[in-house]
Amino acid sequence: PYHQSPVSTHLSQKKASTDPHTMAAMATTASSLLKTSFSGVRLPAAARTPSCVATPRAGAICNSISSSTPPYDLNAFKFSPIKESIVSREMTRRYMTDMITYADTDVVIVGAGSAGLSCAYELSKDPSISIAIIEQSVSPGGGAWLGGQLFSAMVVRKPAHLFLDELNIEYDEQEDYVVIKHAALFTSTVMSRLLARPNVKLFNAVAVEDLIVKENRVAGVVTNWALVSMNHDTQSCMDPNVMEAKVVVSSCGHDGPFGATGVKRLQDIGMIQAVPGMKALDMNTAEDAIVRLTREVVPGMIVTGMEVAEIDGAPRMGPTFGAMMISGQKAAHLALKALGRPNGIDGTLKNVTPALHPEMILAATNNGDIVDA
Ligand code: AHZ
Repeated sequence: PYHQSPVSTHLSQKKASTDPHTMAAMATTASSLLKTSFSGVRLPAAARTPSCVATPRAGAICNSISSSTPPYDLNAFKFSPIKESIVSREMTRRYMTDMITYADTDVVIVGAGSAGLSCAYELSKDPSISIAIIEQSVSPGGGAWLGGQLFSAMVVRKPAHLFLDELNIEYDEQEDYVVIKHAALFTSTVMSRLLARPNVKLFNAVAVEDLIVKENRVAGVVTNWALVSMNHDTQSCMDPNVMEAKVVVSSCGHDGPFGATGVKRLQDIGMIQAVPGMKALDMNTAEDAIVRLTREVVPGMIVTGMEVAEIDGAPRMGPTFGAMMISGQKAAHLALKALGRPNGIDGTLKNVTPALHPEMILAATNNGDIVDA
């Protein structure tokens, strides 16, 4: 492990950007940025006008830079002052308020991979449902930042492209499947749409260590900071916290250091008999099986995504992601059904207003507030 200074981190993040506007902006302003002190006082440096390479594409980039100049003076830049303690209080108050609010919630989703995020997105369309997403990693997204073998493209078999259409994600269309140019485009888009919604809270860097079970029904989760969970062997007695939920959705992925934790715990406590583990790869069988077998495995707990393959000994599909999206959507509708809300499983959603898009129906049921702007 190594520690980057904020400056080098900032620079490497800049370097990592492939957005053409950002890259062009970097190229044209790099020399002046390097000659500017951090307090915003510009150090002596020759003023430089951005120059455009004489190609139509570069011309377009230059024009868009000049028309989107930031609304402040980059040469004499200064932030409004702030007291350090205010920053601390703003974060602490909000986080603690969220912990109090979500200590008892409608749905807890464990694992923010492609299945968990798809489930959360679908569920969050019903503004009356409160959703807490618990993700042990600092970075939510699970395996959905890349395609297979760490390649970029994400293959999604039809008809799961309809989910991408809803999210407005561009893809390259083939006969029976589509390809998103980078998996991160899917993951960042679904996440941004989801996290903007008022009925959703993501607790990342938090691990689910156990389940709350009452009268043979899963009634919530037992949580801890993920870094604490990883250190139970080195420190003694670091007790966890709890979060009650009417429904728990487990989307912990296949077995691994932090994988299949929900179903493995169900087996430990005797609520299910076996977790045979996923079988060898067969894309066609696997994707249909994952969607078909997405279900409430024990009262109060729905399993979605690759964790389903662990419990049922279904094959893995490798790098095709359509089943993760549709399994997540199915889990959301199973949760809505369990909560007595209109859903796509028992047909009650259709009965509400068949002519409307489900998002609109659900939004309309809550005093006309449309949360999905
Ligand atoms: O960190 C995990 C990951 O982000 C998180 N997670 C697991 N256990 C947890 C716990 N507490 C909190 N106890 C936990 N978080 O769950 C997330 C699982 O995401 P994933 O991408 O691994 O699973 P998925 O089912 O959403 O997507 C699977 C994608 C795969 S794997 C695969 C193959 O191997 O063949 N093919 C596909 C499409």
